[in-house]
This record gives sequence, structure tokens and C-alpha cells, in this order.
Amino acid sequence: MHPIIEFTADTELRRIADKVLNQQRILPEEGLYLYEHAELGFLGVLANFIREKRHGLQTFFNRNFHIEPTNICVFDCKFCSYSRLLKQKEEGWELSEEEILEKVRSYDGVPITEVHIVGGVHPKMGLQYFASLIQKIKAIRPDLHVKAFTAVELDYMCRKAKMSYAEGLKVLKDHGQDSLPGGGAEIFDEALRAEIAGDKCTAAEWLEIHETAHSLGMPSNATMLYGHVENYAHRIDHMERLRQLQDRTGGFNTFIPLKFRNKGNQMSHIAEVSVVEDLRNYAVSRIYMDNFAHLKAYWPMIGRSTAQLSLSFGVDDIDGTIDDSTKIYSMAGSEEQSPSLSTPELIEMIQAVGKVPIERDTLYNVIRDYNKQPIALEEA
Ligand code: V47
Ligand code: SF4
Repeated sequence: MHPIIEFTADTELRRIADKVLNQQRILPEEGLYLYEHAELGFLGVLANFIREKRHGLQTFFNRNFHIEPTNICVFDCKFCSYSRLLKQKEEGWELSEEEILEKVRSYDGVPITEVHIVGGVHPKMGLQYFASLIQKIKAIRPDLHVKAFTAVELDYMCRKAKMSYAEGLKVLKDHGQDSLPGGGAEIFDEALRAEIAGDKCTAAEWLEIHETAHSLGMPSNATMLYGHVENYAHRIDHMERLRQLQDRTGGFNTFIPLKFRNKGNQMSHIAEVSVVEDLRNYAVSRIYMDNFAHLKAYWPMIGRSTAQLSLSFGVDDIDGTIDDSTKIYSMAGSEEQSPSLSTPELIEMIQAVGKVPIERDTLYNVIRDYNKQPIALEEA
């Protein structure tokens, strides 16, 4: 018996921990038991065991920038602090194509590898517009990986263009889109989804879009919005649906739990969960999602200190936004009001907690190990 198992007298916890340490998949009811009964330190040891088995001390980040073409959105998700409905247009923004392309050009000579394009669902920005935009971005910077559009945006675009998901995704792929981000998943439980995000694509549609993308050779990420009206069983149900899809396709790169932030939205009366709960959630996610290679903490949302802590609770990736263009979280009350870290700052943040900073591309190919090749002064 591994000594950690003896840290608890709870025989059910001991049995589940034994499975985890023998790298066996845990069942939904076992995941639920961990959420309901396991203490933070216990979960941390198990999650860190898996993290270190897979990645050692390696902690991944990438050099990317965000484009948010608009915050005008036809939907009205209760947790969203970012979108402006068409009727509040004066508070919204709409970047012109030229403004977007200018932003891409502004990174000339900067060694970034990815652009993440995501925004509100604007009724006038359709599939053909975005396909042509991506083509123009690729013409400026052919090597840039384009990770674009949540399943919510894609569902809307395909419907408006009267195309199936496969047809719509194929058009985008042919114009240069490489992968999909993980947003829009929220929480899959149908009743809760209806309550907090009732008018956008359903859980089944979200999953179908990702499955279709994977079948076309476009990998993607998956998120889970937690810490609002859901309970632990809803979280396990969400992760179980993703785990099953990943078993079928293997197309997900990373799982990203997103903590609900309560400023400036219609759910502001709901208190945010504690940092302890954030860490417990990362740990259970790492244990449960045994077929996901990576677990990402999105630091612009949880803040740098929690991101550092999360690296001992199963997380091996902290994204890597290098500019201040992400407004989703600053508008929802994140402590990171200007989510921008230079590469030396990201490296320092990782090294400060004893981990090894690894720059990666979107597909987790290693670009550079900063312990082996430290950053030179002239690069900083
Ligand atoms: O789907 C919106 C979330 C998501 C709030 O794939 C909120 O690499 C918390 O998915 N509190 C979009 N969360 C962002 C996203 C993402 C971010 C970083 C990396 C990747 C990736 C994907 O933001 C939405 C929604 O779940 N969100 N409002 C809020 N108040
Ligand atoms: Fe629109 Fe996305 Fe906000 Fe929902 S979460 S209102 S789909 S921008």
C-alpha cells in the first residue's frame, strides 16, 4: 500500500486512491466521492502523482495573442459580463477587417506561434466573412496557428450559411483554420444549461461540433464553467461526456476548468468559490480526465498566485497570453485587469514554484526548455 493511502481512515477513499495510483480509470461515482469527501491535500498528492507521471515538472506555455472581433452578441448568457446585446450597441465594439489585419501585422518579427480568435456572436459576421479573414491572416503570417471560434459561434455560423457542421468546418479549414478553442461548453447538464445559457447551442450540438472537427483533423480544447449553480454531480456528468468523446476521437488537446467570476453579469448574486475549491476542482479534473494529456489553468482568470499553486494540483499548462486584448475576464471581475505577461515574466512565474518552463506550440510540440536554454538578456 502506498503511504498516502494511509493518510485517511475512509476505506472508500483508500480504495479509489489505490486505483488512481495504479493508473486505473475511476468511475463517475468514484469521482463524485472524491469531490464530496476528499480533503485538498489528499487530492493534491493524487493529482500531482498523475501530473508528474505524465509530464514531470514540465509546465507548458505558448506565445499567443488574442483577437476578439466583437463583443456584440445575439445570445444572453446569464454569466457573461462581456457581451453587449445589439440594443446596447454603444457599449460594444466591432473591429473592422483592416483593424484585425493591422493587429496581426503588429506582431511582425515577434516569435508568437498562435492567434486565438473568439468573440460575441454577431449576426452580420458570417462564415464567409470569417473564412476570408482567416485566409488574409494566413497570407500575412503563414506559420501562425489559427485557433478560432467556439462551438457556439460555429453553430450559429453554419446555421446562417445553411451548411452542416462538416461543410462549414471544412470551408474554414480550407481557408486556414487549424483548431478550435474550448469555450462555450459551460455546463452540459440540459436543465442547468437552459437556466444559464438557454438560447445558444445545446450540449449535444457542442459535442457534435467538436467530434466533427476531430474527424476533419482539427484538434480542439474543452472547458467547463464551474462554481455557479452546478453541483458536483453536474461537474462529473460534464467531464464524463468529454471523456467519452475523447475515447472515440482522441482529438482534445487540453481540458480547461473555468472559474465563474461574478462581476457585471446577471449572476452577480452568486458568491465565487474559494481558492481551495479551485484547487480541489483542478485535482479532481486531473484524476478524472485520464485520457486528456493536459490540464490548463487560465491565469488571466484565476490570477497568477492561484495559477502557481495549481501547478501542484494537476495543472501542467498555464496558457500564455502576451498582450492585453482578452476582455472576457477583466470584465467579469478577475484580479488580472490587464492580463499581459512577457515571456520572461511567465518563465519566472513557473520557475518560482520549482517547475520547468517549456514553451510549446498549440499542439504541444516543444519549442524550448527554458531551464536548458535560459532566456538571454537581449531576448527579454
Ligand atoms: O465559454 C464567460 C467563459 C469562455 C465568464 O481553448 C466566463 O485555449 C468565468 O473558452 N466567469 C470563453 N468564465 C473563454 C475560453 C478559453 C479561454 C482561454 C483559453 C481557451 C482555449 C479557451 O469564457 C466562455 C465562458 O465559459 N466565461 N463569462 C465569467 N463571468
Ligand atoms: Fe455571447 Fe459567449 Fe457571452 Fe454567451 S458567453 S453571451 S455566447 S459572448
